[in-house]
Amino acid sequence: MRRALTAGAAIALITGAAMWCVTVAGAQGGGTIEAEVKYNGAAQVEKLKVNKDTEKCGSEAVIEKVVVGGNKGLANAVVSAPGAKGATKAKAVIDQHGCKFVPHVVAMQPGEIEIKNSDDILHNIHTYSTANASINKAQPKFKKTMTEKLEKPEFVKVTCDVHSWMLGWVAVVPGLAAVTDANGVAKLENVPAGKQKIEVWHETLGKQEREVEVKAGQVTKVSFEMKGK
Ligand SMILES: [Cu+2]
Repeated sequence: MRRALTAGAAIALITGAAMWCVTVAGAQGGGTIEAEVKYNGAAQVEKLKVNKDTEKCGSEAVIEKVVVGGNKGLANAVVSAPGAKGATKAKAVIDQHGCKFVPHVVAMQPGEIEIKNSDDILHNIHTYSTANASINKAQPKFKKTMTEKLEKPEFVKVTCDVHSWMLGWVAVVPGLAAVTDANGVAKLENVPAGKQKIEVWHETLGKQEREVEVKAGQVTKVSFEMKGK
């Protein structure tokens, strides 16, 4: 994408200022997508007794498989516009804190992710994926940060072999993406105008997609209702 833009800019400079203006206007003329994801079913939260590293992990692990907030909003769903190549965002970060992956779901463009260990105990990053190579690395307490590559679009499951209950997800998505908040809402900014495919993915409830028309400078609302499996 960067190469294409550079080539475009070079051509614009050669052929004149008029085309340059068109190129810049096109890059900035995006709209906003506000997605609302709902789920009519019950929340699914599992609780487990913990008897290891309890000073850091606490005595109970809460595994949030389906988190439903106010107005049936579904949290932790990834909303993406795979065809919308936006500006590269800051590097994705996932932390191991209180023997949980925080956030539970992180969305990133293909590239690097920073994996933190702020617990001061041994963790072990173990990912399950098919398109990307699996990561299986100990992260001792002195290793506060590791950087890993996830370069292929995929929903990658993250676990820890030291603490069997630890579960997280990294959504590697080629375009713009965001994770729904406690109310089931996610916003995508600077989405190129025109038809865009919007996808929703949830670790337990699967995928849905829909096409929307994005208008420059406007907010396009789209709502999804996930079905139970
Ligand atoms: Cu761990």
